[in-house]
Amino acid sequence: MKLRSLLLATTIILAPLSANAADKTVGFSQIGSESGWRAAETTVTKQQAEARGVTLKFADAQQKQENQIKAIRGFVAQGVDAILLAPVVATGWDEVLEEAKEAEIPVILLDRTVDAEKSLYMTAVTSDLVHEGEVAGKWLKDEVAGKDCNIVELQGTTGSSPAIDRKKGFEQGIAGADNLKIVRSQTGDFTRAQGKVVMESFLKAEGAENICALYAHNDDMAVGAIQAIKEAGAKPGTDILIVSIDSVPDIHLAMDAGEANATVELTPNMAGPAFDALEAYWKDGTLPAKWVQTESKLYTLKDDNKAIYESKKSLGY
Ligand code: GZL
Repeated sequence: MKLRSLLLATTIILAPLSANAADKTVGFSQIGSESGWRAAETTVTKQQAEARGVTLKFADAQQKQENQIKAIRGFVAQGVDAILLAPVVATGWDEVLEEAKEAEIPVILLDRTVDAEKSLYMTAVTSDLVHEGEVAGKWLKDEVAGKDCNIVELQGTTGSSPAIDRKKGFEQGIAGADNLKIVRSQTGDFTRAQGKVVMESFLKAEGAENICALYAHNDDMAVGAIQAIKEAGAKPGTDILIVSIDSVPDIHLAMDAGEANATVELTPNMAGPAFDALEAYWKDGTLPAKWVQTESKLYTLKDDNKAIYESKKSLGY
């Protein structure tokens, strides 16, 4: 075969690949590493990019919106092919998302949403955050079965869509149950350290004997709170019931020890559906729906939490 026709054949074979992710560069503005779940999301995103031959430019914002905005501007200046954004808070994105749109760079939101025109992003890959809170609330309502129960609540990062929606959902879940009352509610910023500090203040203010349950917007704050409950001489999981969200390995370890009671699973693989949407778009311009919803599953003491812990440990947490 002549060299020219060989080159042509080679080019033709390679050409369809360029429609996929194999020669693309994607910028990822990640919030930080405030929780075990977030660290797993970062690991899985890097694995997904590598598996698809995508060059990933990673920017850790240390939980600061201004750093995310700077990172997005940097990605636009570099002319990346797409941007993944896990938005730390829900507001303040319009201007920078407009700039990405001007540059015709698609933006996909991961695990949190923004209060902005839907035309400013290609899609959002998230769980149903309200539903997660509702599942947690309904579980607690069934668990206490009519007994009076003072609840303390550790909220996620103030102004973030999970903090807003998980609070709303939990209140929907316990609606109509006059025996259930949220007596304290404060942000623990999704971290173990803050979860412990704020739980200590709840225990001091209310007295452990007057707290029946903790609802934490993520497992990491619940794990911090478990430490505070133990140091106060109470038994987490029995004196104070504990329900949270994420299903990270350590909450299953706590559940296996009877020190936590329920968690609602959040997959750390938001990037898989995001890259699928981008590959379809790059191939033939197909656009995804504006919301790609991930599943939420409730785990309780009825599950084999030791086995779940072992299996999750290998998933990038
Ligand atoms: C929820 C996600 C939350 C996790 C936390 O979609 O944004 O952020 O539940 C993380 O663990 O900090």
